[in-house]
Amino acid sequence: MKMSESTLARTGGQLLVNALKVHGVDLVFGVPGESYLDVLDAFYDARDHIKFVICRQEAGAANMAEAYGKLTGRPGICFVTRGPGAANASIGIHTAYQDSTPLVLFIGQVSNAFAEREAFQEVDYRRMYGPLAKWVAQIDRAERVPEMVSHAFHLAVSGRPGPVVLALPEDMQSQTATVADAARYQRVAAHPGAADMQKLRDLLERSQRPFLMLGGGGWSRQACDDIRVFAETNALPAGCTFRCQDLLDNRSASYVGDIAVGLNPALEKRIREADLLLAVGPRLGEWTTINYTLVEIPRPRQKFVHVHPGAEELGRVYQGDLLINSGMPEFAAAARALAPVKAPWAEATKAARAEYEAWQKPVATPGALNMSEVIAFLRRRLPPETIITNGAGNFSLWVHRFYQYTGFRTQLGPTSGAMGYGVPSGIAAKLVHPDRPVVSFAGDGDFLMTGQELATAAQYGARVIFLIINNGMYGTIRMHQERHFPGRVSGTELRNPDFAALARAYGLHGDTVAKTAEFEAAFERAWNAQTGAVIELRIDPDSITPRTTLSAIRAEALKSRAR
Ligand SMILES: Cc1ncc(C[n+]2csc(CCOP(=O)(O)OP(=O)(O)O)c2C)c(N)n1
Ligand SMILES: [Mg+2]
Repeated sequence: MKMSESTLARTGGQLLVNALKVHGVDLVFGVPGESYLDVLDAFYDARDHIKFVICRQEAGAANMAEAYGKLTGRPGICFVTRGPGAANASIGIHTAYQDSTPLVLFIGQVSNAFAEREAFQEVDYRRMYGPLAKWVAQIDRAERVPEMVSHAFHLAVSGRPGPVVLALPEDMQSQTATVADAARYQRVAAHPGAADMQKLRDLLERSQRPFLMLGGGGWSRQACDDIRVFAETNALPAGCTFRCQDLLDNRSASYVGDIAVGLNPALEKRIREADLLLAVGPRLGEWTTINYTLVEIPRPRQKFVHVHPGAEELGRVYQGDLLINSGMPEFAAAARALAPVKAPWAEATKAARAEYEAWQKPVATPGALNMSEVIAFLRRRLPPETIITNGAGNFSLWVHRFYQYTGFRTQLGPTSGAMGYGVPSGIAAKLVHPDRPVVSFAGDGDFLMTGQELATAAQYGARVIFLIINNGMYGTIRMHQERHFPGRVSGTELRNPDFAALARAYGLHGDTVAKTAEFEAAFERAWNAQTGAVIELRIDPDSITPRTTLSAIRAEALKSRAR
């Protein structure tokens, strides 16, 4: 044994950074604080192994760590200071929880000497983060750093993946301990039993109109490939749930659309009329089930098979004919290995695919800039390895409906519906995959929640193309407002900065587009820019969804009031 680090006294800060190295961490995202100076100092020594990406606000840092977790399947790492830093980071932790993304958040904490006095920025993170994380703990003794960090990594990736929070009291960080490092963590996952797979095959064989629904976290490239082969060899029609559209290559003959807000009515009908619903991965939440109406609770009308990595999710809302607790890679490999069944539904799958293709055709919209045409152009123009990111708002409906995601992790979007995700996730994507194009979508409201991270993009040379869809309002909320309180606009108008000028102030290329025909040239300028780029797309505020207009919604609501 060479002069092992385990025989040297190390500070808690050094033990922590060494533990990150042991677990294969290469990038961490954070905003500094005086509450974790010893850790920052240990990062100095590890700078050849671990890059500390300095962010401008903790929401940006936490969202970047979340995107890292989604992209790699390894825990995204985020470092923030106590109180205010921890509060800012919470949005990314909530998204990691809802999206089942592995993440470990480290928070500097007041010294144990001052604990429970409400010392400067002191918060009890166990209580603050209790419902938002799989585990929240505080490492009070330096010698327990290897053990507790190892526990955090195991938990973040195992079962239903998710976030873990560890608080680091200042005195622990500077204490020394002589203790061995842990070994690298392993992912622990359940496998489907042979009897489960046989029953699944029997159900499929007896079915006339099966439907495969893919969603949730914990997938891998191999798992997506395996499930695609399973779907294609059995000619199954398959849909992806809200913002999980990249789990099946949208060009596959089996892909028939996404199951979310703006659901294709033809697809909805097929799901309702299915006699076997095979849900692999999704929790079947509110948006995927159209407010819990698409699939009956607690006993679905269809024969129902639910596969999920978390045992606690199975039978939580939906009872099933077959509930399988399994990791996604483990289930997908077993599904691929199943002997194919005769597929009397093959023609119906072709029809469903044709309905999806028709649904993707651009639509007429009010105003000079048609978002469906813009996305159709990008679908043709962007190479298949492109990563598309977005935050939350109606603007994302255009992307989800008219783009074709080409496979695993070509999409990063918050199923949590958190605004402000698109910019930081775009930056993280470019830092993880510098060789892949990244196009990030935001609404005007959405963009300004984390737009200051353009400085981070510039600082690290992350050449993302940011597209801001500007309708001068919190459009989604305005839409709901017109539906419920027609004509009474309240709390939803926005007066925006000149986004192209803002981009230039950050050192990025900036452009503004107000007509469909101008977009192509503007996009090529952005593509060729040596820096990242922002294109502001000024759309007609009336163009609120691909299906309807704001004025039509208002007129309809007024009419039904008059009735
Ligand atoms: C962090 C956060 N705050 C508030 C909301 C509620 N919300 C959902 S969509 C939306 C408006 C989004 O506005 P914008 O980004 O301009 O997109 P648009 O709907 O206009 O296309 C709001 C305020 C949210 N989802 N997330
Ligand atoms: Mg808007």
